[in-house]
Amino acid sequence: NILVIGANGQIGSVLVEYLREIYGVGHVVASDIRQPEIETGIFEQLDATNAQALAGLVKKYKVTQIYHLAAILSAKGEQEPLKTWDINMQTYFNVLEVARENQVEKIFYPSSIAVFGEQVDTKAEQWSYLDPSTVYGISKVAGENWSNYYFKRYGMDIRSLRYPGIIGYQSMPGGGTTDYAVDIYHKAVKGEVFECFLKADTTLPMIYITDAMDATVRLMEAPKEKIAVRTSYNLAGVSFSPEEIAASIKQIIPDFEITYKPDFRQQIADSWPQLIDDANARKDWGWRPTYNIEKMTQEMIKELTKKYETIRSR
Ligand code: VAH
Repeated sequence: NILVIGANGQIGSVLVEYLREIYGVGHVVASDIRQPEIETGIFEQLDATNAQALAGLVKKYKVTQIYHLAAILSAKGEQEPLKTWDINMQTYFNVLEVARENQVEKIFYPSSIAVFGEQVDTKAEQWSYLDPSTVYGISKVAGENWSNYYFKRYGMDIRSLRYPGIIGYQSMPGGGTTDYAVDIYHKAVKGEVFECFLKADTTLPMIYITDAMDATVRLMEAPKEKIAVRTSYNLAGVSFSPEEIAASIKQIIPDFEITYKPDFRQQIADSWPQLIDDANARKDWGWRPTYNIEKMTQEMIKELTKKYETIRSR
């Protein structure tokens, strides 16, 4: 059985449904520190900083795979640096140790483009130097190295992706620097002006949720011997700037309006690469993105229009 930690989050909530589709509702246990509004399967309240509670769930459900999607993200994490470090690391140490003691077969650890810093110019390679500018990024670099350590020392099968900014219609992002790229669609569909917290030309690596979920499952299902990177794989979807995504929206919603009011998140975004080289993921386990900006924008607007019509009709 699969345990998803952080199941209420932007990625976790979509990943749970995706995994239930593939492996069956009864085989995927969702957990988070708070109860979700709607439960669509097995849910257990869990504070992942509590190792005993985590061990209890792993035993109760005979967990064989753990997806660890709980963390304080880049922007929110800057408010309380040491608390961000403690939560992001303590939860992962608990996952590593409980998995080791209970012979959990596989772990998915999400990393991020936030591991890259000023040393990377425009394009981040798989083995670029990592000098993260946020505590979140520092914790992700540490997590990547701990993953590699537990693989080498204990032979644990831990797999990881450096997610770009993830865009989806099913859930709201929580405290990241790429959150604007989800909010912009909601404002456009609601006919409201969108105020962007980044400058118009701030290009960042992004990925559509469907591609991100496909990549995650493809990585986790690849034969073990194909996994040559045991820190974390670079993953690229589409890179774009606020003005580019706004232009793609205007092709469908011509009177959509965007204004720009950069805040502290501009500095975080400026420290990240604009492009990602994911040749290793393509070579080792056959990664290919399928969504470009147009296809993503069409689907986001279609799905959000449905969502808001349903809300209005209630
Ligand atoms: C954040 N969305 O902005 C997350 C992600 C690529 C960025 O780690 O912090």
